[in-house]
Amino acid sequence: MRTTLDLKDDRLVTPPQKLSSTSHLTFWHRFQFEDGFDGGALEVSTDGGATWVDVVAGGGSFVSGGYNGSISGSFGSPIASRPAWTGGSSTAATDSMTQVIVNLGAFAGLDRLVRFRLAADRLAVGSLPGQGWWIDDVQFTNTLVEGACPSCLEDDDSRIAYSNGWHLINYTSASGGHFRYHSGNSPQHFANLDFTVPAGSTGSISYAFAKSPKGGTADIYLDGVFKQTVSYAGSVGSTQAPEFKPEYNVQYGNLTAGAHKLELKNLTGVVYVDRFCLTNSNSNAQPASGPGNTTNQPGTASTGQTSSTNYQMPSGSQEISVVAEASLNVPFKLAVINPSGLTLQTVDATNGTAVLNTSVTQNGVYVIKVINVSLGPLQFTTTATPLVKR
Ligand SMILES: [Ca+2]
Ligand SMILES: [Ca+2]
Repeated sequence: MRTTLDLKDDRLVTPPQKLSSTSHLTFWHRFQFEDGFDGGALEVSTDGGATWVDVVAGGGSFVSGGYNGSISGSFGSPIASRPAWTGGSSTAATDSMTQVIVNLGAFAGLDRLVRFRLAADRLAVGSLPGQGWWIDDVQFTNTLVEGACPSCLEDDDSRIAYSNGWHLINYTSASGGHFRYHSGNSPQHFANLDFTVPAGSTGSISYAFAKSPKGGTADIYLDGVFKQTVSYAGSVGSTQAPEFKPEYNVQYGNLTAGAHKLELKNLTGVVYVDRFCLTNSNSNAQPASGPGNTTNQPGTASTGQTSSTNYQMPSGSQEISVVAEASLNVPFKLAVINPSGLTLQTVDATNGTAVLNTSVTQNGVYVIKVINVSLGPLQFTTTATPLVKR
């Protein structure tokens, strides 16, 4: 790019890049600019070119070959008062180039643009033109492999391993039109995904979820190592109509070739799974059991009354999870009776929700009872999902 004696603001923009948290930009350059008045800077856009930020101001850092000066604020340069490459040797046109290495990890994400911005200030008495800016061999490293699109596993994918207690809800805001949720504090319950990064690749996995007012927490483990606690607590929606947002998503990258496992453990309150997405990785997992069909129905019980519904236990059921959630935070009880008339469990509601998980040893018709022990009518939704052999 050539400099001029007059005002100039030239940009050389890279193609969109899929940057990872360890991506670097390297290039070679030489330059001669009017020292302190004209210069070059590196800028990044994370919104498709609508807005740009200086690479350092935006969180990037030079590993080597960083800016060597700054531009005067006095002569109207488009990059006035900013750090930049400026000055340089009068023999720049024939000098050897120097390498610049920039850590772009702060800009990790898809469709990142980087531009070389050459700015010359306006003509003034004594201005010198400089010679220009030579840039060569521009490379981005550790990008998410070009052309690799994530393959997503919806919450009902049979490759995801679920414990008992995961219910499927159809909901238009969810990816694929549905999500799963788990209710209640269950240190033994989980959702896992086993996946593999092929030789020669660096993989990543993301997990998308939802939030609602009864949202709790889950601990995320990757390859047996605790990564973070995700909170599902939100301020809007309800357990079965939660809020979905693009940022309700966690991602782990830089996964080396081989087998990996993502785990949701130590579940409390309501926990959501919308989907998992794999980049440069795949899953052939075949869990031996998983959630069967979810039944979901509203019910009412007046003061002191019991509402009973029959439930045909699907064949192959190993466990069953039943959730009764009332529209108000009032006391009630939930019980499940087996086909022999034996009460398997009775639980009290807390915070308007009663959760009952029990093993299944008998086929046939079970009875789900909601017992209203509050001082007013009770409106509730009963949700039941078995864990079945696959
Ligand atoms: Ca100038
Ligand atoms: Ca989904």
